[in-house]
Amino acid sequence: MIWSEVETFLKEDLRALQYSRLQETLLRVYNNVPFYNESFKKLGITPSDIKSIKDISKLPFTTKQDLRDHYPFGMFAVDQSAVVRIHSSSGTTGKPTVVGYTKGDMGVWNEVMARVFTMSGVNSQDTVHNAYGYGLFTGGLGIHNGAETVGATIVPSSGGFTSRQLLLMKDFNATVLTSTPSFALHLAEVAKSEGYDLRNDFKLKCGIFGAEPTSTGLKEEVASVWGIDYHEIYGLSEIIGPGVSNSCKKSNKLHIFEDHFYPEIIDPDTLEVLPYGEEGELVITTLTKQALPILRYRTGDITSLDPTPCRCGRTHVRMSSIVGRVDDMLIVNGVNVFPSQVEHVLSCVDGISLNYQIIADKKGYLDILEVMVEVTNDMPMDSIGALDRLQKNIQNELLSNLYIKAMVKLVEPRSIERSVGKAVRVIDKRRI
Ligand code: DLL
Repeated sequence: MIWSEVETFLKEDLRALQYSRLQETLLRVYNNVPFYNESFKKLGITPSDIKSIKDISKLPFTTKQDLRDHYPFGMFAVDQSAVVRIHSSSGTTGKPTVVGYTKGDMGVWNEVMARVFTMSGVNSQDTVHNAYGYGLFTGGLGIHNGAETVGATIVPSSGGFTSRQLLLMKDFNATVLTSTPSFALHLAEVAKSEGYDLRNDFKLKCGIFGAEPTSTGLKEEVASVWGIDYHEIYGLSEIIGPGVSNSCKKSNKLHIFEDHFYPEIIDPDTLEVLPYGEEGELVITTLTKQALPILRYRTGDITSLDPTPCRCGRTHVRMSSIVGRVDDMLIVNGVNVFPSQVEHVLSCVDGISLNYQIIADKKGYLDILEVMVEVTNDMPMDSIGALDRLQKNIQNELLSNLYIKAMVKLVEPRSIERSVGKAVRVIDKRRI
């Protein structure tokens, strides 16, 4: 089943719809967002210079840094009274990236998430066990509203508490699991160790997994260990949250909901738009967002676009799974972390220097993060109590500022190897 007729529109009808929506968006940002008004003036253009959807390449880019520079609400195009929801992700200098939604935006989000569920074969007969985190992260509530929109029964279990999650999945007869892929495997591992029979004790038929880069091997493992259909979902808070694209039953590429999100692929160095099929950075323009309309957002995610018809009948362009990022952003159990954020937190703590290394690895199927940092010369390495307090203090600061659980290892001054060129700040031992 296909949720909305627009998913099967002929390309020319889709382009016409996109263009009229783009024009509305341009007027909205030009008139209401000083940042865009100034960017247009710098480029010597006005909304009327954009005469077709292809002219989108004349528009300025938007980056995460622009959102941070206008923290918290400087990029919003509506008055606070029209905003009904705020989400955010942690930010580089302690300040988070803030996104907002009007009632209309919530409607769009519910609509695209309903398409995701329908595309994955989920309907009112299903029970969705939602293990994406609830709160400021868009995963939990975004998935939640979509499941309700298609009339499924939603179990808002959020993250953590693995044993209890398994009990609820079994007793409530969950047919759909929504979580990060690594958490789905972790659940399977714990279920086996607790003596569950994965195929017979659970009624799962499919899962909708995303929020972190995942290898084909890991996806196959999730599908086979649970005996379910694997659907991949992609999204980012700045654009809407989960629900920018999703894979259907006929292809492992992800249909982008093009009537709401206009995708381009650019060369991240030259910023030139690349043709269909070529790999580069995904750039998205929102076509219907009201609170936070965004032009040409540089996602940092590397993929390619496939416009060929899909056997499922949907005409919207498909993106390949994300193959990497153009920046140094790490995703740890679904939480985005930039090394500069860790550095900022460390810089606020006394007794340590800024010689540090971040080591990402896997324990079982979950990500683990270790932050190794040198203490200052005046720190007595033989005072176990003092070192212990310092270590716990840093761990707490990382948790409360960046929402990451990290193991902090304090080491002697000058013990972290120095490199001749750029400091090696991140060692990522996870395979993807
Ligand atoms: O991760 C939204 C989301 C929630 C997507 C639940 C899917 C499921 P952010 O926290 O803003 O939003 O992180 C966005 O996560 O730019 C990608 O780098 C990464 N990401 C999201 N989905 C995928 C995926 C949510 N399927 C960032 N594969 C994005 C690889 C993904 N990376």
